[in-house]
Parts: sequence; structure tokens; C-alpha cells
Amino acid sequence: MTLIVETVFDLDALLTDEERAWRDKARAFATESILPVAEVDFENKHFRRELIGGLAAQGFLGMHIKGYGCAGAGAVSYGLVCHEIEAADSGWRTFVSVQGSLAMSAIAKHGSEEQKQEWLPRMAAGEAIGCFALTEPQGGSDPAAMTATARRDGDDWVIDGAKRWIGLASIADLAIVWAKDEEGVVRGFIVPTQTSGFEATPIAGKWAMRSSIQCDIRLDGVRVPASAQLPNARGLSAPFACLNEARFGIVWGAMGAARSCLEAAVQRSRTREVFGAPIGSRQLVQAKLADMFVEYEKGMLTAVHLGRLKERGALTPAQISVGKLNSVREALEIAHTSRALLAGDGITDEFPVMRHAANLEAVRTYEGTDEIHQLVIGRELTGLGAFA
Ligand code: TGC
Repeated sequence: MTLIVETVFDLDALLTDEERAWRDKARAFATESILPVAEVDFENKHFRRELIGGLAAQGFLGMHIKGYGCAGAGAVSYGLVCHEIEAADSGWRTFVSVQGSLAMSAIAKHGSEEQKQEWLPRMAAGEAIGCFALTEPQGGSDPAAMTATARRDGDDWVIDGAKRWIGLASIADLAIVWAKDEEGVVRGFIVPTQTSGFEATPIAGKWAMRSSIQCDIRLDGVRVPASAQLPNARGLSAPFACLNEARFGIVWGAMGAARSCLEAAVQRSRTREVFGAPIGSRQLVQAKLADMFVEYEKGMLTAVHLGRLKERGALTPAQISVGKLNSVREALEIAHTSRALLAGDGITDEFPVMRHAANLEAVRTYEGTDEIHQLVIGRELTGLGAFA
């Protein structure tokens, strides 16, 4: 499928054949399997579980991890897959992120060899679903203030606490749970969700991400063996290393939602006639389209740059903050402008724009709000922290 917005800027020139192949595969899957059901599932708040097998068969789950049944693809390839899937719906890019960038990454980065062998191949195949339990009910911006605890009891660990906004938790087979030990050190645990004392409840009444699942979790004396602890996770930098992966995917994904909105506005501007001519022939409309397009391409160039840095092992958290802040902020702006150009029809499900705008409100908040990323960048520029 050729998109009008792709014919102008030739971003393809920056991609390798392999990257284009991943992109094309993801676009075909998103177009054939997600897009046809995106509106109805959003309307009905339906998580279409049967799509998981397709995502797994395409090799998208944990695709940046090497070995253990994972594709070992490059960062730009992974970003392009996030981009294409979120062009269909942010909820499904979120699924790919939670499974691959958060839950699988936690095991790949911090797990023992036995834990990797046990979980990663099944997770890559979509046979085991993971979730990542970090955020707590009092708020997500300051995970250092977490109150979930893990105490030793003989050879076991016993975990107590509450988590909130945890994607996929009610359908997950395992949860990566972050909790403080008796010394106040943050540790990570692989908790099978069937364990007694683990309870996940989907959050109702969402106006965003309606075709995906976010949950409250209660951890009530959840007992796991010592072998469930991630041995290489000590301190908050461990979950943050996973958040970096997910935030990187959002840099690309949000621009996918933006592209979908921009494409809708461009196509409409060519055909919709007002005052006897297509609205695309009017200067005010062209100015809006041009500004949206420029921000979209700037966002994509940033994404490619960050991807190349990541492939060299040189990507820093502050650089990811630049990308996450910019992509989501500009994607929202593009969605809102597109809605205005589509006029009354823009609020209907004839176009994907309101759905993307609503989803992007959630993307703006999770994995670090705009304000958190501004402060990360501000600290990098000034050398002065301004969080407290
Ligand atoms: P501070 O608490 O002082 O530092 C803790 C340690 O973490 C290190 N660190 C990082 N390491 C790697 N990558 C990063 N991006 C890191 N950011 C911090 C830091 O160096 C320190 O290491 P060490 O070894 O000295 O102990 O925190 P800070 O002052 O560095 O950072 C403060 C702040 C506000 C930037 C940070 O707390 C932050 O990023 N907050 C936002 C957290 C966030 O994104 N929460 C939303 C998570 S989304 C979610 O949970 C839902 S999962 C998705 C789903 O299920 O759908």
C-alpha cells in the first residue's frame, strides 16, 4: 500500500533492505488483521486475543532480543514495526511493547539463564503473556516511592502491595513484579499470575486504549521461590532499563498514529469540496497540511537517529526523552489538526482520527509524562535536577 505522505520525503532512503522488509511485513499485518477490527473493538472495548498468535508468527514479540526464539532484529527494524502497528491502533503497539520491551526485556536483561530458557521462547511464540508491574495507585512518575514489599521467608519471597495501570495483567501468565526488599532495594520477580494472592482487575471506563487491557493488581502475601527473583536486577535502574526500551518503541509508534491522521486529512483535502473547490486547494488548508507533514517527518528523522544511536549502543535516556516527548506531543497536535480539517465527519468512526487522539492521551501519560521528559531533558541541559 503506497501512502501519499510517503511519496514526498523518501524516508526509505535511510533504511536498509532488511528494515524495509520488517516494515512491509508489519504494515501488511496491521492493515489486514488489526485495521479492519480497530474501530469496532475500540467501540466495544474488546481485546481481540486471537491476534496474538499472528503477531508472534510474524516474529514481532521480543524481536530485538537475540536467541531464545527471538529474531534479534535491529533497533530501527523494531521501531518500524511499532510504527506500523500503532498506525492501526495504539492498543496493539502497547501489547507489543508490554510483551517484548517490558516483560521479555526484563527477563532478557536481568534474568538467569534458566529463567530465559523457561520463559522467553514461549513468550516469543505468544504462548505465554507477560505484564510489567511497576506503577502503583498513588502515581507512576516517582517509582522510587513504591510501597510494594518483598520479604524473605526461609527460601521464599513474600510480596505484598498494589499496582495500577498494568497492561495485560488480567490475561497474563506471568507478571514482572517490582518491590522493595527489607533494605529498601528494588528487586524484580517473575510471578506466575496463578500464584495465590495475585489478583488482577481490568480498569473500566477508559476513553483511551479501549481495545487493550490495563489493570489494577493486588499482591496479598504472594509467595514465590528464590528462583523467581531476577538475579541481575538491583535498584531502580533495572526497571528503568526496560522502560527505556518501551519509550524507544513509543518514539516510533506515536508517529505511526500521526501518519494515519495525516494521511486521512491529505486524502480528504483532495476530494472534499467546499465553496466549489476541493478544500486542499485553499491556502489555509495547505498551510495546516504542510505543518503537520513537517512535524511528522521531523519526528521520523528523530526516530531514525535514535535508532541508529541505539544500534551503536550509544543511546542515552535523555535522548529517548527527547524522542518520546516530541513524538507524542506532535502526534497529538497532528491528530487534533486532522480532526479539524475533517470537520464534522472527523468526530465519527468513518475516520480513525478521534480514536488515535484518544489513545495518544494515554500514550502521553504512560512511560513518563511530557513533564517528566521535559525535566529529564532540563536536567541534562542544566546539570540540575528539578523533580522534587
Ligand atoms: P532516581 O530515583 O534518583 O534514580 C534511580 C536510579 O535509576 C536510574 N535511572 C535510569 N536508569 C536507566 N534508564 C533511565 N531512564 C533511568 N532513569 C533513572 C538512576 O540513574 C538511578 O540509578 P542508581 O544506580 O544511581 O540508583 O531517579 P532519577 O532522578 O534518575 O529519575 C527521576 C525520574 C522522574 C526521571 C524517574 O523517576 C522517571 O523516569 N519517572 C517516570 C517513570 C515512568 O515512566 N513511569 C511510568 C511507567 S509506565 C508503567 O508502569 C506501565 S507499564 C506499561 C503497561 O503496562 O501498559
